[in-house]
Amino acid sequence: MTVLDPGLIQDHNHRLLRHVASDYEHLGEQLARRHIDIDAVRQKVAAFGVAIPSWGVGTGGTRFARFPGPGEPRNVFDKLQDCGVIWQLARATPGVSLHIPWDQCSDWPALRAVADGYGLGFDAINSNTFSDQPGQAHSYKFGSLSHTDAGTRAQAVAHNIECVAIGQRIGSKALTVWVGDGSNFPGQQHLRRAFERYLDSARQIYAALPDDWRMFVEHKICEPAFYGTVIQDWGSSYLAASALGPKAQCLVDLGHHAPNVNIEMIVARLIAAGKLAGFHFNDSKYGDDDLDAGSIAPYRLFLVFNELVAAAHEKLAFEPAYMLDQSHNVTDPIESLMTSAAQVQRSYAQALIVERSLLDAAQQANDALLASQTLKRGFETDVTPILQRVRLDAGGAIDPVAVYRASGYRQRVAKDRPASAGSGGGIV
Ligand code: PSV
Ligand code: MN
Repeated sequence: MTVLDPGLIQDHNHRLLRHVASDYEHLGEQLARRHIDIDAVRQKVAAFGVAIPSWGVGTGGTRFARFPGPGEPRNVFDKLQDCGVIWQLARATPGVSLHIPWDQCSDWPALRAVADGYGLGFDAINSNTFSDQPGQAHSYKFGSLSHTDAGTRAQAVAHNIECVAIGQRIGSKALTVWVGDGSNFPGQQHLRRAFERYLDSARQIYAALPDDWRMFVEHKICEPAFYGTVIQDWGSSYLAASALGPKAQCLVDLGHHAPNVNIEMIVARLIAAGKLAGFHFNDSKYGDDDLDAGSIAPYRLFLVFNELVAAAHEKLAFEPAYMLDQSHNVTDPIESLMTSAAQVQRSYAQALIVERSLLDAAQQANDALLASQTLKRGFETDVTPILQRVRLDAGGAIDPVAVYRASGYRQRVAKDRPASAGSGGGIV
């Protein structure tokens, strides 16, 4: 079942077919000179997928305000439909990552059937113990898994275990745990004990994981706690994941580090340790800005992919989960998500065309300039024709945003989906 008329996609593609064919051929020649087979690269890119966060299809906001867009999804079924559009046009996002209770649903089998209909599956499921829900017995104002109060910790553990049960019903294979726990004042919290309490709670969640599940521990340097968070960096995340066991790994959200932190270095270390869970892609200039992936620092994104491709090239065993995690405050979320998914694919393709043996030789010979040039040649190559061909071959749009705009989808759904309130602040 497709949301948009496939005929519209075909009409648009038809106008661009000739250009894509000649651009692809030209790029193929360039790559052949570097002894790279463009079709082999295309097949790898075609097999790559990055999941959509269900919350990403709604308009985001900041702590100051949220300016809703027209036709925002009203519930998880609407969100799935928007994900169906993204998948149909851009062909890069076969999975959806749910967030509980934001995506609470009274009929999980029905939701799964709808997702199946769009050709979508469910990626990692996310728990939420960073905000209070109506009727909840204990507040998370002062933490959840690491709270000083045992009852609050037990409630947070139970919520995570419930998320696993939901995930099992929809076919997820991982639980992502991000907690807002931390403190706003030096001295507010006993730093060591808070981490120990977190571990104690996390162990109970870990014990409830099915055999074929993984637990993704997501770190974040600050926010909502602005003095210190309990899982503040990859060091704490690694300590936690190591203490928990092999099914626990560290999830890297690109926005969750101090400015200038070398994220690709973290990725390299986690791969080597067998602890890389996967990614939440977004971009930032100052902090957890949640801007569109690759909109600020595309070279950094490429360098992350360079580590992944190098590790795959060296046949290291790892299986990262790829997901976007962005807040779309001023764009149509569908347009941003399609563009970001293509940007992530682009970084992957650029990393795939790095001449690995040349790079290895330059590194071995300590030829810094040649090594840097070799690496950069991948980044500087315009791989657009590969991405266009991948979409075209899969029945998607050569130019997804143009087709989306021409489809009038947003205007159509705006008629059924009433405008949501805009005044209150809120990160998502
Ligand atoms: C926290 O900032 C985070 O990155 C976590 O992944 C949350 O689940 C998500 O954002 C919610 O907005
Ligand atoms: Mn995240």
